[in-house]
Amino acid sequence: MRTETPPLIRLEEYRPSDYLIDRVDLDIRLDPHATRIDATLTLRPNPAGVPAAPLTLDGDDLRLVSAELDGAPLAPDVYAATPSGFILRDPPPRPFALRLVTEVDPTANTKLMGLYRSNGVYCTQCEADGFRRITYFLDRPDVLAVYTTRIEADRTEAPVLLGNGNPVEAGDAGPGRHYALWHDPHPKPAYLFALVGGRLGKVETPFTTMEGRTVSCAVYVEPGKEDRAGYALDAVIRSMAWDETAFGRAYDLDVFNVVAVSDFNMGAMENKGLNIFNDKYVLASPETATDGDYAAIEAIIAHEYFHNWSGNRVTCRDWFQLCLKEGLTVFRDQEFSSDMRSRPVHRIAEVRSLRARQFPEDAGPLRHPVRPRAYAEINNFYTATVYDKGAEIVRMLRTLIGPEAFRAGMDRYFADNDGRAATVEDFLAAFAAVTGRDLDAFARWYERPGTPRLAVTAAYDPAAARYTLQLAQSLPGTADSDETPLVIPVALGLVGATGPLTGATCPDVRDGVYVLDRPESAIVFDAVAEEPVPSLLRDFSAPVKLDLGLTDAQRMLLLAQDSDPFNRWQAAQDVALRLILDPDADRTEAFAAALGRFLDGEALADPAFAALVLALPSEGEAADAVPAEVDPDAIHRGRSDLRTRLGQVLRPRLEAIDAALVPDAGVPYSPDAASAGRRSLRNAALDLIAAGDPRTGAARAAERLAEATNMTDRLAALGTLALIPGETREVALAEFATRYADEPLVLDKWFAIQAQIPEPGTLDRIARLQEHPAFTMTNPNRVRALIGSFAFGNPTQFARPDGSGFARVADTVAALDSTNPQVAARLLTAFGSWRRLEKSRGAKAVEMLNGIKAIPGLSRDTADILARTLG
Ligand code: 0A1
Ligand code: ZN
Repeated sequence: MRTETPPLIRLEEYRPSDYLIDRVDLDIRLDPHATRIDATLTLRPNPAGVPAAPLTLDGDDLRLVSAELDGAPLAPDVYAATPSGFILRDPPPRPFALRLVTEVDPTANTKLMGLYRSNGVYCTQCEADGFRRITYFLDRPDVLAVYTTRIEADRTEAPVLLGNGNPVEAGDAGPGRHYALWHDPHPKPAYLFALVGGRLGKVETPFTTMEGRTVSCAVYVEPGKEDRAGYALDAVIRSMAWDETAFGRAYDLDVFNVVAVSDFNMGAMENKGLNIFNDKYVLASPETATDGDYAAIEAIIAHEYFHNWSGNRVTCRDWFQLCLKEGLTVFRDQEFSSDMRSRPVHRIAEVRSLRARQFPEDAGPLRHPVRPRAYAEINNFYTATVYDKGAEIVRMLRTLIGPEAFRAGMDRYFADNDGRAATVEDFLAAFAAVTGRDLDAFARWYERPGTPRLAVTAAYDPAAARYTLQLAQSLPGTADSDETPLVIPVALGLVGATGPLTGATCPDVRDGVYVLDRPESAIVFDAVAEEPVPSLLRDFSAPVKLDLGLTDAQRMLLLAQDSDPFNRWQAAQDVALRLILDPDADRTEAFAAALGRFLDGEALADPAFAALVLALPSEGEAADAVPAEVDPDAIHRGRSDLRTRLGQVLRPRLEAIDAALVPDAGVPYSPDAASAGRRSLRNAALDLIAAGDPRTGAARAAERLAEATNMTDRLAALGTLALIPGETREVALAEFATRYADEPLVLDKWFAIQAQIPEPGTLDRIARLQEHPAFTMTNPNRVRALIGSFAFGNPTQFARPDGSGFARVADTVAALDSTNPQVAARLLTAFGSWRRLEKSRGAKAVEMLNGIKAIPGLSRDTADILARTLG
């Protein structure tokens, strides 16, 4: 049997539902193997739908126990029920109540969609289409209902019972049983439904909204881990306050609950009033979490909370509009994090992540528009393009219209669409309404896949004191950008030998931004007293690739003199990237000297920024800059040779940084941005010292491991040591495993570090680690830590010429596909770059992909990624 290409669902085929559901009354009796869901749906024909159409409800792996219409049992000949659907042939042409009882086995649910158990805790995941695994339903985001949920369970097994909305009552339900009743007054689509039942500890605190509502906020975790939930709770409170000030959005229920579970397919989920989280993004203590973990917890707590308005109060009409809630909410969480931390440092981190994940996606077989036009499996569209490029579009919109008009447009969007399922057009209409602008050309960003290129040439006429920049945009892989160009905000400035040029004038540049809305254009500056270096796309004002043939010397001038921190960092990255791809001894020396001057001047003034300047472009980013026939080994060599030389030349400075940033004894760990910045620079210095002199590096890293008082420093030292083969490394790894034997989330870091070691022995190491008692294929975090880190973070070993690296990942995909297709499919996306690899490696990748294709009964998730990857 061959896997068929799954059928496509198309945006242009959208039509409203024939029926609407106004109310949902659920009575759910939790049981490990036979949970009963008694659902009463209050339905009515949709005036916008087909009159008298049969009622077709979605189902997935369901068993119907009984069915009633308006209180009377349904005769067998008027309906049909299968595991995947329920059809009522002649529904009444008026409002009616359909009562359906289904039964599911949460313990057997390995897909982690619908109702399942994680470490014995009952929990749910319904986005995108998991509610249909609980009861038959119109499982589409444009069907909004008011839910009342009664949850009943064994008191010992599930003392805590949580639902959406507000708690109404709770009490006894017979011997050993109890119940809780929850009511959510806000109409919502089924994908936002959630329940939790289990033994859980909690931390809680009240928050009073600007409207005067007292909200009880709580974070629930595994009992005994309450002391690791405080940071997440604090982030909830800060998110609530920030959304009020930044966007005028207040919370709208009496309780806000966050629950951490250990088995979760994604990061977290914004269910109304009951956010469910991968515990990795909740639990934090200095001993178990790094600065990066704290920052991620803060960002994801904020992201899910912000969805309460951008996603829940205003939801999506259909899944093609996913970016409407995701791109916008990522933009909002990025703004929040920027306000909580250093804005320039955060912007650089955002762009690094965009380039690492979204640019390759946009350049490969899985590329798609931010608003896709067709999909086979929606769960495969929770992508970097929808999320991160989607956020960049919102950011560009703000740059184009300015912050005040942007805020007015957001207010208008929320006001016009509250309680509705909206589209991208509705979003843009709000901004068009408040600005009077036509945003049709701007809207092309949602439709065009691929990363645009912006080619720039410069000419200086000293006699006329005139400086001209010629700009040309193009979209690789498409022919039509000439006729319908994108609207690209280009933030820019000119930099002279001693700093930004202030006297230059150009009427087309407003507030430092030029708007390129034609295929080609010229920007003319007058009163330019000296030949400047252009600083373009400041703060990364558009998600494009810039072709600007600056010399290393010009770039180093930007590093030294530009007023835009992003472009200072970018300039150093550009020099480093060229040296990785095209090594050159003289230019390396000049670069090292420039970095040295930079470090002398300001490393200690802004350590977080300095650490980013020292972090060279990743091997993946370097590969992305190679047009074809990528050789990961050559890139790896280029990058490590550059690091070695920089480590040697900069050694005295790095030692000085190391000494200056020794943490004060007795000062307790704090995850704040300034302290984290000092740790990141000191650890970056150690890493570069080790690159220049591995013997000293290994000894120093081992010392650092011994004296570390927090996970950030400990893991950084282990990461440095992991790149230096030898006894010291192996001893350190073994000690780390012993120390954290009971800490699965910490062992994930240990798995990940080892999976990324760029050595031939790594495959055997992974085979051994798969046998480690802490490893299991049923937990997505474990799989991602070990196999995911290998596939996405070890380019030389994943793409080994003999194909053994690909085989390891392909085998995992094959093993996982029947139990957890979502995680399997996501892992498979690592093969997305095969076409750009050097030919023989590419051929090996295709061999593996064809091997997976031959597996009978492959899931739709995996079959979809496979079909698109093979193209
Ligand atoms: N809406 C969530 C992402 C999410 C999507 C699908 C899931 O199913 C497994 C889970 C979570 C977010 O943006 O955070
Ligand atoms: Zn989201």
